Amino acid sequence: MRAIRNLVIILLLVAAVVAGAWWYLRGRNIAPSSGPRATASPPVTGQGPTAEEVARCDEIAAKDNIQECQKVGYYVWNTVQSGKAHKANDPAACAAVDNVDDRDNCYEWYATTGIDEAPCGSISTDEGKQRCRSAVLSWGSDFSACTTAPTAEDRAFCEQQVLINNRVSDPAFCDRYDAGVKVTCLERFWMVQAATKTDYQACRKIADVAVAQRCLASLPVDTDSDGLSDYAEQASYRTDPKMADTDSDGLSDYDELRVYRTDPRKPDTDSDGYTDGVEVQGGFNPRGSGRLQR
Ligand SMILES: [Ca+2]
Ligand SMILES: [Ca+2]
Ligand SMILES: [Ca+2]
Ligand SMILES: [Ca+2]
Repeated sequence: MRAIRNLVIILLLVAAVVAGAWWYLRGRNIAPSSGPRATASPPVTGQGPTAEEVARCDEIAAKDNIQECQKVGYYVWNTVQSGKAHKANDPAACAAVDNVDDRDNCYEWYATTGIDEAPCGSISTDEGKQRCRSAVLSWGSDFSACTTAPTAEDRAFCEQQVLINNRVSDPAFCDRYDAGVKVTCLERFWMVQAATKTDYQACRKIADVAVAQRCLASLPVDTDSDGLSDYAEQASYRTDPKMADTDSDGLSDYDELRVYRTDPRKPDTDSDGYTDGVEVQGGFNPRGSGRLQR
């Protein structure tokens, strides 16, 4: 009896997990990992389309398709149409997408993934066309091309994305540009480094004081300026966010954690009678015997 009861419990648990997973996957709104904004997604509903989704089918351009749309609802219909266009692997196929926003997204998707601004020309509004062209530039590798972006904000976004999308990790990337663009390139480079690694030192490499300040202000607060955010000090490292050198051994919390890998809360990490600061200054290994090796 006990074996049967256990089997029933296991079966019920398995059924519950499968049902839960099904509901989770069904309710998820999976956005594309790259390319333009996600197209309108169907809201999570029960069975079949809602009355509103059915009523909105009147908006689609190809009237012959209205009945088909009414069966699945407006959102699903448009998503299927976009899918067909992408399957055909031809930006011209986007013309078959009924909803104007989804159609514009379809063109932008082709433009950005192909790094070709030609499909942008088919977008319905001038603003949309310009935004699409900026997006294409941001996927290219020419930082200086971003100067043609329509607004300062678009330009800044484009420049930042060129660095991110090309995984630029060396400031020497900027050497290829003339003075003015080179300065902007370096500023953006250090700002991207600062933001992606929460690296306060990166902001301090920006020559323009005002830009450097803006860079620092965009990062989480670091009250003691030791290069570790207050949040990280409290949540992860248990160091003092108001003291750059929590254990007063002569090495900052940052240097202990990121450079020497010593204990920032223990002045003498290897308990040999010499503090971490004294060992590093003398060229000795603060984490054991021998000379200092980073
Ligand atoms: Ca700090
Ligand atoms: Ca600290
Ligand atoms: Ca210390
Ligand atoms: Ca020691």
